[in-house]
Amino acid sequence: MNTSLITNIKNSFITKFESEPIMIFSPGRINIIGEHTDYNDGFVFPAAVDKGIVAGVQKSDSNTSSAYAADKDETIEFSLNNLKPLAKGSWQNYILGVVAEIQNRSKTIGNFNIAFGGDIPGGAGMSSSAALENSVVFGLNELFNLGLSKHDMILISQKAEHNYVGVKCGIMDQYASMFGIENNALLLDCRTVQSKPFEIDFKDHELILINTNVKHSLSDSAYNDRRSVCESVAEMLNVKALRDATEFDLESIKDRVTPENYQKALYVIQENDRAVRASKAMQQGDLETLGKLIYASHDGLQNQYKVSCEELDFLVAQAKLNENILGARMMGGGFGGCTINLISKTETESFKTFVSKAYKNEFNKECSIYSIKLSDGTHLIK
Ligand code: GAF
Repeated sequence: MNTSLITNIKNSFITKFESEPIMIFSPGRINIIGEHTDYNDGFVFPAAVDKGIVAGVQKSDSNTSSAYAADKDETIEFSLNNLKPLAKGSWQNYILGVVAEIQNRSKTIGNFNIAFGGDIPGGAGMSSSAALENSVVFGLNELFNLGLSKHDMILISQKAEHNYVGVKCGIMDQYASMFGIENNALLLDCRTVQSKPFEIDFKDHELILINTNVKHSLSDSAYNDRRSVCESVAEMLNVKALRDATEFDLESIKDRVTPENYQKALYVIQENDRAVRASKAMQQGDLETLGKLIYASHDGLQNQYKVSCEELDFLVAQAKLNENILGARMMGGGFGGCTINLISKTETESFKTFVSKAYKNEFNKECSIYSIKLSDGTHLIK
């Protein structure tokens, strides 16, 4: 864990609010495979990482509550009554949303102060937003003894994102951030919201992330559009969610959907299957197959689901040129953020140099490269 971040946040809290906070770490996540399948009740394969949000939280005697975003040096003060999303809010709405959704469950909290900061850049597709939501709900649950289970907490975080941020996200990010297990990825069934841990040891291979450092602005509306396409196709098929459909079922309504929507639904059905196959390949230590599934996932995201962008496609194309990279794909919602790459450890350093130069030449901007360590989910820092 990032000890200097913890010290900074704790000190910021003490300076600003003149009391001693409880400290929480809430991780971001990676996703090995299973993209845009979570809101289709399908399978995903995420893991919490050792980067995320550190928050200090404490009760307050004042008649308002305050939140301080240390990275931006911005503060918001609010009353716990009549909460509403801020029209021009960004990070503020994650916090207000979590508080409002706690109240919607008839739980009572008193005023509080929170200070937070993080070490994953927003827009990296590593879910700093779920990490923030989880840190708030986790902290308030501790402080006010709300008796919420981890499952309750992630549903509160998810609802905050739906109702206060306006992104109709699935449950993957909040789940991975809350339930992460050190050195493990979680094969999560998003219908039952139960997961199976897989210890990750790729031996002479590893996972690295390459951040495009771009986030194209259409991402939120495109995300919600994709979700409603999936829901409408599921309805036409008379199933609860696309998870319940086969390619054969989809074929039967081909003449009733647009070719674009047909491809999107087909992508989801195929990606769901890839996630399950990837877990089997991993169990058998078959990294070649895992890598092929990862490349196929990108191909579907790029050409069928259409949530990639030229920067992500470029990075994946560079990976494909290198036979020591078994698989690479865009990760998360899309339209920017990171690619995840399964690479031979002996190749990592030279590929880093190669891809950084190539990216700079192509786009005249820098990419960032991260090694990752799989970590435990949201917890108190003792
Ligand atoms: C975003 C969402 F928040 C997740 O729920 C998931 O749908 C993901 O995009 C795509 O797999 O991170």
